[in-house]
Amino acid sequence: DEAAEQAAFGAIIEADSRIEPRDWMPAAYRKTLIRQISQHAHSEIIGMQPEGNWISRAPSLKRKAILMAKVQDEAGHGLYLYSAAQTLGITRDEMTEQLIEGRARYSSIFNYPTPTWADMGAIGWLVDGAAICNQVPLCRASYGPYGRAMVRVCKEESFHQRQGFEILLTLMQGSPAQREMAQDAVNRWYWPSLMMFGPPDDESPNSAQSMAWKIKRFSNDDLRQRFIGMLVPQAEVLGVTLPDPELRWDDEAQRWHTSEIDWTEFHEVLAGRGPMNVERIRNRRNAHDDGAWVREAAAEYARKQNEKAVA
Ligand code: FAQ
Repeated sequence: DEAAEQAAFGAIIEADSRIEPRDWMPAAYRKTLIRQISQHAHSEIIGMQPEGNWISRAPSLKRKAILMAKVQDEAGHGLYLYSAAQTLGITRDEMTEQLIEGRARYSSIFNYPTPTWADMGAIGWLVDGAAICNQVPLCRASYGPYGRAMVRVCKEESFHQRQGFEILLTLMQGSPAQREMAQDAVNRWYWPSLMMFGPPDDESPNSAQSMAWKIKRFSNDDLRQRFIGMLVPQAEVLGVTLPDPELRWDDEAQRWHTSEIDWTEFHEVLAGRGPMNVERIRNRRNAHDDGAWVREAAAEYARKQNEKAVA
């Protein structure tokens, strides 16, 4: 009965063990996982666009090969994550519909433009850096298929972060114009990368329950703090300035003191009014429409195979 199932579920969470697709789980647990995992999958897929924009313009063959591999990795992450979400009972078609109709969320970070090559460095360093900070604890998420997907994703993200750092390092050792381009990209991506961790803890409606269920292991603000601590020494090595004049370690509070994050900007982007929201969804919808013939051909092939099997 339900009380016994609830107790068994609670015991698995308590023991830091894993819930698997066929296990009983509360409806709200299933719902929040579908929400988070599908948003995460959509982020990986939409996240291909800002960098895909530079593949044909990368400054050398080597840079092009690296960037292409990275963008393909993001596609792979999206596919693992869609598969993980499907184990919870939502279909791939439903998730795709939600995305191309503009009803699904995906990370705010992918609604900013990439006007210069240095943006590839800043995305790798800051965006993939933030992604790792957020996702390493998700390797221990209580839902098995999600946690396991995160293990491989994090390994690849670490490579992405290093390649971004190396792009910026190369630019910072270049001409004054190249150094300026690198600093400008850091200036534009720094604040949006801090927003990736989500709203402040006291305005994060999902955190308490997700932490009780051991989906999230740390709060949004704690991870944001950890990320800043990671960036500060790396910025020094790069020779770039983090664009926050108030940034300093507060020894008394044992935390980084920062300027106020512009949460109005965050909410505008979430409401679909970021610089690139419309274009990102339009591109995704066009790609889906352009791929219709592939889906039709695959379905027809499956139908014929099926007919043969029956005959
Ligand atoms: N953007 O109550 P909370 C990548 C929404 S990394 C948009 O705190 P929660 C790698 C949130 O969904 C990026 N929406 O929510 C890559 C909720 O809305 P809802 C993807 C945001 O879930 C690199 C509402 O605000 N990573 O793709 C954002 O407990 C380079 C209230 O917030 C992940 O998705 C935001 N930044 O915590 C790819 C990681 N923040 O659903 C390509 C997994 C919050 O109630 C190139 N996700 N919202 O309508 C998570 O860890 C969590 O979902 C958080 C949000 C931490 C993002």
